[in-house]
Amino acid sequence: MRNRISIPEGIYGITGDNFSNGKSNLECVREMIKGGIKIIQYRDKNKSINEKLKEASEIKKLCKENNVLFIVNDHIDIAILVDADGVHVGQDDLAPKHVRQLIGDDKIIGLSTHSPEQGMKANSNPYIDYIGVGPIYPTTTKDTAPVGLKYLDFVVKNLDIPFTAIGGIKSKNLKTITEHGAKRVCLVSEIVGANNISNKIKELYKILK
Ligand code: TZP
Ligand code: MG
Repeated sequence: MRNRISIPEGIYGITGDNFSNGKSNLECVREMIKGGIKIIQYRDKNKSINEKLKEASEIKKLCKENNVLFIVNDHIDIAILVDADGVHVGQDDLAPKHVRQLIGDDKIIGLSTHSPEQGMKANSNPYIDYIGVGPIYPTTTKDTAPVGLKYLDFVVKNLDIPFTAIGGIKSKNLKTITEHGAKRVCLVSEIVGANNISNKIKELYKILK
């Protein structure tokens, strides 16, 4: 049987140029890498698929040069075309089993989960490497109702699949998230919306350690 590929602990970076005050996704990723982030997800809900492909391929190159893992959200086709390290899918996307058929055993698959039922199902699914757990707090970055710290506590207590906590996480509540047991965290608007992204990340890492 295939062993799960582990993803780095710490901050998991995600693009979001609708919150970045005019900075491009590429510029944001450059600063995220400068701040010390070791895994980046390309996520864009607005551009055309060909624009996304171009941007993903530029970001992949930058990640590769800096030894940073590169994950594509939603688009398995783009992930394959740019030879990304993995794909992140949601509950309504192609099932992980079929994503795995397309991308092979050596790539990472992440799945968003929003409830104990979804978490338990993912935990016993051999095709998935890690799960997203959230939104913990209210967020304007994704149109899903917050699940609260209760679901995070459930995951920490009951599941052994690696996970990233996500949704409404900011400098001010990051400590709470880590105290509840999360070793990997995603902050989208808090990072890409910062005036100085790499300084923001350094500040976040101080809270994490
Ligand atoms: N999945 C669950 S919440 C979320 C995603 C992609 C968005 C998180 O964004 P923010 O700005 O950190 O709340
Ligand atoms: Mg998705």
